[in-house]
Amino acid sequence: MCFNCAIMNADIVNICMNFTVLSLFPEMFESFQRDSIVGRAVKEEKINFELMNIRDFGIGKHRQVDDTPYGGGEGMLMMCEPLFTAFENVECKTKNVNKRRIIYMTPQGESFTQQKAAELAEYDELVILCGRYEGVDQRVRDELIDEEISIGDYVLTGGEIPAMVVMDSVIRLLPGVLGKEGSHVNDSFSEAFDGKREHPHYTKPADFNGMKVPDVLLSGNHAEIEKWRRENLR
Ligand code: 21W
Repeated sequence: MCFNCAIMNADIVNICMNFTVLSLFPEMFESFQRDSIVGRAVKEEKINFELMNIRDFGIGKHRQVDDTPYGGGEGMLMMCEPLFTAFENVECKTKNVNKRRIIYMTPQGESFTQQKAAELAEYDELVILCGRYEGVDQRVRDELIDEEISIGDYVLTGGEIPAMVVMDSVIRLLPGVLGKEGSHVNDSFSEAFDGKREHPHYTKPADFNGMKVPDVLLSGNHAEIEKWRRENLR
């Protein structure tokens, strides 16, 4: 096959990224999976979700998943056995370990950035472990996890919302996921916009209870509009 044909074929092949989430609260991901842009990406088979309930791998008739820390101290830790068993049951979509990343969401992880989202978008498969309680037994981190991620310096109750933050930012970078909503949305992170600066945005009506849209935006003069937008970055 010639080089150009290879590129053209790559464009029409539907590349599907797989997300496996291990959590004690998998229901939290249901509307995330179902609704809006992420929901459409699932329907169009651009992404696939596997939700695994760690409780299913709990020990004994109470399906125990947590216990007290050795050495004493506050709170509970997620135990090794349910997590090692859960990971044995992750159906890996790819045999190539270089195309898969196993992530643990924890406040001790490295702070998440747009740069990290772009890196993760290159994998075929992300497996994301959501911590609860005070976190997981260190042996899980040592043996099963490739990378630990935090979403910032504030305290939450668990890793589920952080996992959604990471997946959301990765999913919108996948080819064909953003339609007209935001083929240009990357602009807001381009260097020209200094990371996050944007001009003000307005939609109809042009006059809402006396609050008017700037005349230049109604003028149809695209050069003037561009100039106004450059001068009004905030
Ligand atoms: C919060 C777990 C605090 C543990 C020593 C003993 C995942 C998160 C989380 C949580 C602690 C992320 C302490 C930003 C977050 C998460 C639950 C530690 C104090 N120190 N990104 N006990 N913020 N949070 N508790 O909270 O699982 S990614």
